[in-house]
Amino acid sequence: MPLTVPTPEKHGAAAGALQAPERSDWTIDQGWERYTAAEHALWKLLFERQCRLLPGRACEAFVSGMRALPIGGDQIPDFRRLSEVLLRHTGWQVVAVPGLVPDEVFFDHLAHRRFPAGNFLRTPDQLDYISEPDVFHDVFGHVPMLMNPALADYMQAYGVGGHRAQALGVLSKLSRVYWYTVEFGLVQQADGVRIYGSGIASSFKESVFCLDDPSPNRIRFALERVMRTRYRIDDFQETYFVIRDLDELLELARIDFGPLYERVQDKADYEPGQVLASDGLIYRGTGQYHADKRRS
Ligand code: HBI
Ligand code: FE
Repeated sequence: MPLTVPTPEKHGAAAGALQAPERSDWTIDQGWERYTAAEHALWKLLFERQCRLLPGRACEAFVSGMRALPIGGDQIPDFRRLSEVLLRHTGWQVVAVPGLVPDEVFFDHLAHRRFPAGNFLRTPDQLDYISEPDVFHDVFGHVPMLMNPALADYMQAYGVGGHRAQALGVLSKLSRVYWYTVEFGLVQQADGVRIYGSGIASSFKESVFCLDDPSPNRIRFALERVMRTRYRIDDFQETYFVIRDLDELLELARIDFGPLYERVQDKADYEPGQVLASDGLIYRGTGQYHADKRRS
């Protein structure tokens, strides 16, 4: 693979193919001082738009985490200030990376309670969709939940488990668990089903789709079931898995996945929209949204 040295003065455009890191852990300076007025303004737009959607949709932990952090609406947050607060609450830090980093580097950060966040911001023509995690997805989507002790421990366990899954050749199975919890998870709250997954919390359209649209399935989270379920990376999910409460993540963090990998290894995968007789079905989706897309 041809390797080029990243240009540190650039936000945004620098994200793309993996580039040779200056530091072996792939961290870079956030370069907060280099954000332009236009980038801060775009952050403000994204932030305010999303904040209007989240009351009644995001879970309580997300909202209280957000409130306690120095994530103002006006400017892109400074990772050093986020880390000060996070460290006090759950022992986590936010470190800057130029975009997606190799799996083992990602796991190593999580295993040490460091969350690697992209320092670049999407451009105005990518308001609703970007393929790489930018500072809005990573900070707005992930950091509030890292204030929650259960999710904080779960994320660390994922980092530790990631190394192990890689060694066992079962990373795709573990990635699904991460995807359907940390990124696209829903949680049962006394007053209804709520969002805790970062991929939805940071998405203008999917934060509505996942809860209000008749199309997707909402199914009770079950570990083996999720390990076998493929997911969509380029569109809304066809199924969302709902945990009982955030403490269920702590239970997951303590389970030895080893025997599960063995059981699941030779079994067939499930399609993203498939519903099984054994599912704890909360809501059976019409599947309309994805059916329409497949037809066109
Ligand atoms: N790198 N910066 C960053 N952010 C991620 O979410 C990320 C990554 N590298 C690998 C990765 N995620 C996933 O593919 C792993 O969870 C398997
Ligand atoms: Fe993410």
